[in-house]
Amino acid sequence: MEMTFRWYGSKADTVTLEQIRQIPGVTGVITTLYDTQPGEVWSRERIRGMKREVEEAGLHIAGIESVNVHDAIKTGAPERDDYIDRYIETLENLGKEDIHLVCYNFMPVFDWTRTELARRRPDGSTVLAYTQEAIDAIRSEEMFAAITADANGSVLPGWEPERMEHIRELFAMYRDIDEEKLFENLAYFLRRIMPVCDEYGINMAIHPDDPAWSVFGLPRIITNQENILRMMRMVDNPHNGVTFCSGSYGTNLENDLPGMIRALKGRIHFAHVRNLKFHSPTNFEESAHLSSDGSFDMYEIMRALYETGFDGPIRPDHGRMIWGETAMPGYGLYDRALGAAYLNGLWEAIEKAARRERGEAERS
Ligand SMILES: [Mn+2]
Repeated sequence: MEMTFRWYGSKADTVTLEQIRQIPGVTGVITTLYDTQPGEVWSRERIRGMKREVEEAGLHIAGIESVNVHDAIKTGAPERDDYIDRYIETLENLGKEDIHLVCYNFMPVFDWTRTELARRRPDGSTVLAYTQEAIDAIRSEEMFAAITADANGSVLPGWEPERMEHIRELFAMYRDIDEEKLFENLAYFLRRIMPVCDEYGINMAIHPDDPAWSVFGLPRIITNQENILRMMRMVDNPHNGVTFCSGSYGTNLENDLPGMIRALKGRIHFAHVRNLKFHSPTNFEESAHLSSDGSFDMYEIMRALYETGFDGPIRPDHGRMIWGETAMPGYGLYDRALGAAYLNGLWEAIEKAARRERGEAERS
């Protein structure tokens, strides 16, 4: 695996490349052209500029998160082919610039959903949190105001104001879309983009829906092992793979995270590893990465990645806000850097123990 760090670009991120470069073991960034809209073609010049900036800081681009998919594609609207053509053009340009990993999601209307962006924990840190009760009590139109009021002035990925101005229209677009239809539209999109992925060796890594169930009556399909295996069977190509996000699949306590990693062996192209602390199955908050701070066994998650031969980029995910930092919720420097160091420590221990075991087996 390669340890990486998400970076939104020098205009949008409070964290600098110089800071990322100093986190032990982090060699790559996962980045995006944050000011582009879904459906906009990424030019080679802009991709090259982004690459140059990262490389001049002593890092490299390990992948893109995300190239967003336009709602016309997700809903199967008549103009979807035009938007898929543009998506293919962006993929081609990324491939020509030697970028081979693209994370994306297929979530209707809302990207990840949290009901609190700064829940205070006993140690004084603040974290993103979710309760189903809060979602059930709010109308979907009010969700945007609730989320942005709390965002430290940053624009959250998936919650861009331009998008949310049209929230009623967006809901109307999805009125007739159920899970089956969404699956069909995803398969259509994947079938059309696979040839360019084959040509340029681009791994597509779908990000799970977060939380991993339906919100506001919208269909959600990338939620569990059964559905993700179905999606891979529908378009059976090694470039059609997944982003294994422990914090997203983990929102549903019925998802056995290490078991899923083993079931998806070979098709996990990218990993987001973070921990959640549950107070009830529908009330959780994002904790520190450490196993004992949350509800997941992070050792078992990392061991499953190691034992299935995972060799893609991995990144710490949302961190707590600590030490007085002001940043985009979930995307400060300090706690994610602690997360990266911790995950690197787990990996080193797992790797050395496995090597020792193999060595002993050879000697005996
Ligand atoms: Mn994630």
